Amino acid sequence: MDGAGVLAPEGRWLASWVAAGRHGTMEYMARTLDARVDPRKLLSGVASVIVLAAEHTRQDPRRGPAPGSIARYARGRDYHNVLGKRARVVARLLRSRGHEARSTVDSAPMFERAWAGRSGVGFSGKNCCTIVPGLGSHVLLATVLTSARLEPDAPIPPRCGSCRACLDACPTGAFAGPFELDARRCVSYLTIENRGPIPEPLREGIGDRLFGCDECQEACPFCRTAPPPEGATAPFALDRRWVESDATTFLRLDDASFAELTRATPLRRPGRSGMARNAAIVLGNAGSAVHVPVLAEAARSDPSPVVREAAAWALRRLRDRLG
Ligand code: B12
Ligand code: SF4
Ligand code: SF4
Repeated sequence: MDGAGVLAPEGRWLASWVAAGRHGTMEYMARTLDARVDPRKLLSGVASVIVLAAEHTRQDPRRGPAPGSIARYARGRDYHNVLGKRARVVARLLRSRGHEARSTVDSAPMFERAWAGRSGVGFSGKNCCTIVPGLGSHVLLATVLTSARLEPDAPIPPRCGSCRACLDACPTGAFAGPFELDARRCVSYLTIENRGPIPEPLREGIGDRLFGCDECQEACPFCRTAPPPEGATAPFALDRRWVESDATTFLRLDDASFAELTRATPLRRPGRSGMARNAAIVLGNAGSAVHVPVLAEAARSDPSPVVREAAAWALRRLRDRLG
């Protein structure tokens, strides 16, 4: 789309979101507000912004009732790498034709969903996600800024109508209203971005989720399309290392084995202690006496105080539930 100019209404929305503190501890959102709404800060001669959307897997693991689910986008290779490569191909093509070009996949401060909306790639649902007609919101985004003046596509008008299924489906009540997410209550934030303890009142809502959350997308009628054939989303296909792991695995890992298990996947982001903290909460919620020994060991000797506290909480929760 013709991108010369700033994201004015979207920028005001973003600024008010940050001013309300809804970004929690994601300080980078506050620090980079200017660049997020003005792409000239990233490429001074920008005339157009190209948005790429790639569908990720919707495959489920076949592994029985072991506790610990992982958000769909994170079940295979890291999208920053996969989409980064694809976006760089587009940028190189533009440069080979004499234009300036810079690609980003959440690797620079771009307001990606806002550009997806402006470019007609999709529209923002009440769950905040970019919904691509025919695919739903199980897509990841990348952008290419360029000095090339391209013919813009028209934005797609919002299509949610009176539906509010996503808002009602959220396990932690993270929506302050339609289109308005308070990240501080979102399972995705709590399990991936947040480095400290997860607030106690929200732990039950974490349920079985070890990393991220898909509930507000699962509830969405636009996501009830046929899943793509496995080959089409190949880089995001289920990673064997993850399929063979569950919450107990993540509670037992040391730093080196965590690095090996999560190499080139998004699961690296919370770090070993973040994933072990999440695992303890998942096991507390699972309600099985089988997990008492692994939790007791973590409560006693995990090097991280955040993990020890989460494991102690899980043991208390199991005791209350099992007697
Ligand atoms: C910070 C962040 C998070 C935070 C905050 C999420 C949020 N809703 O803001 C947390 C950690 C919670 C998170 C969670 C997730 N994230 Co995230 N995240 C980001 C990041 C880095 C910035 C998002 C941002 O700018 N937030 C600020 C708020 C204000 O933005 P927003 O609510 O999305 O704004 C839109 C709507 O609310 C709407 N809107 C609402 N009111 C109004 C009013 C006006 C006037 C206007 C104009 C617009 C408007 O328009 C906005 C633009 O579309 C982007 C990458 C990037 N660089 O952009 C990825 C990104 C948005 N995340 C992504 C994904 C996949 C997820 C998860 C699905 C992961 C998961 N399964 O666990 C969840 C979804 C949660 C949800 N329902 O939003 C994808 C989005 C894919 C998609 N189809 O939308 C992105 C684009 C990464 C990528 N490159 O693919 N994420
Ligand atoms: S990702 Fe999960 S916790 Fe976050 S808003 Fe959606 S349903 Fe709620
Ligand atoms: S569940 Fe309904 S309200 Fe929410 S994004 Fe989908 S269509 Fe919109």
